[in-house]
Amino acid sequence: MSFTISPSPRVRRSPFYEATVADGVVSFTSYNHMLMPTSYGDPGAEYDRLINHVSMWDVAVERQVQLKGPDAGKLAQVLTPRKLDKLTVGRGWYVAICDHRGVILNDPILLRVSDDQYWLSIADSDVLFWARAVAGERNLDVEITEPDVSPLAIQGPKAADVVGALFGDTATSLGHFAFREMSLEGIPLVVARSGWSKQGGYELYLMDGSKGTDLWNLVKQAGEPFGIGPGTPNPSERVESGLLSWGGDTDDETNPFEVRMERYIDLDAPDDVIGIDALRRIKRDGIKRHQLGVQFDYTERFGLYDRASQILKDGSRVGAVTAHAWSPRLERNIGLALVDRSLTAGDAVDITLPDGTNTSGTLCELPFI
Ligand code: THG
Repeated sequence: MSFTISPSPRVRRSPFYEATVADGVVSFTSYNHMLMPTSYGDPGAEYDRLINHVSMWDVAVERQVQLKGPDAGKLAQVLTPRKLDKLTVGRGWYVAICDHRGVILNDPILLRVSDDQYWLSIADSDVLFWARAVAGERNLDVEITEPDVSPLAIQGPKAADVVGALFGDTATSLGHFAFREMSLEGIPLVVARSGWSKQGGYELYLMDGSKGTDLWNLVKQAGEPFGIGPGTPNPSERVESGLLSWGGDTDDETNPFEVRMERYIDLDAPDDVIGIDALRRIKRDGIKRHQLGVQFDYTERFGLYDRASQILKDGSRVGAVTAHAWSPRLERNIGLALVDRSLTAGDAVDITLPDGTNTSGTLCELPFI
């Protein structure tokens, strides 16, 4: 099977697109109406760079929804059931955006850029429309836009060496999820300590989309002594680390308590926060499902699947495997499971893979590593 993607302004390209093509990208996914690289053709090498060296990722698809104006803070608070009064300028927090049922609509990083300016660095759903609708309905004085901002992630144990070589101590001394505005040869950036891996790293938020190739090449050059190479958000590492992928691990009914996001929810957040009533009720009544890991007995290495596996116990369906991965460090197939609350770590389950193959596995606590 070989096909191409028809060009269209609806399928947007990243400012790093040309650079990733030059560096040998072989596959993309679609995310926030934009193309995101998913492979450079050597999964083993890409994983090894992330775990042992350093890797650079085009994650421009992590679009920013900017809230700016006198009511920006008010809107940010209404949008998330995490109390924001201690979120200071220059810090980012992982938050949930929920609907009125308490269902997760997105799990962004919320950055406070200035007193009256916030960025929601979003996962793959249309937060721009949601935020505009909420602001309109609540008569808030705030401008909501998608600015020209595109993150490039530098991840791995040697990420600090690369960022140190580029920016010095001011960048490497940033605390977790802290950020600051900087520039590199005239390219305007926000440098943040963050990224969708547990290997440590930084994200350079490019603030001029015409400079994508320049930034990519500067990072590549600075990273050369440390073995940098292109990579992507890594399906194996993220499952090992138990990082959530909205829309993959969540469905149209998933609430934060089911997927280990309870620590980012404040039930004493203001009463006008969207979903807070539902979340209080869910907390009181208890959840029906929860997220666990699963270790597969199936030994043929998993690739990528576009559907969930079904989990069965005594012949009845009790949940689904929402993400499958071969773990090079554990040397086995693992997954993220959303299962009935009656199941717990240590339980043996039967599993039907997306292709119909029957196998089995054992549930376990997350993260794997
Ligand atoms: N970077 C930026 N924007 C993003 C992502 C990112 N937007 C979409 C998506 N990723 C948001 N989702 C996550 C999920 C988890 C984490 C970060 C972004 C994460 N979690 C840690 C954990 O779960 O252990 C720590 C969270 C904490 O303790 O605050 O890092 O990657 N710009």
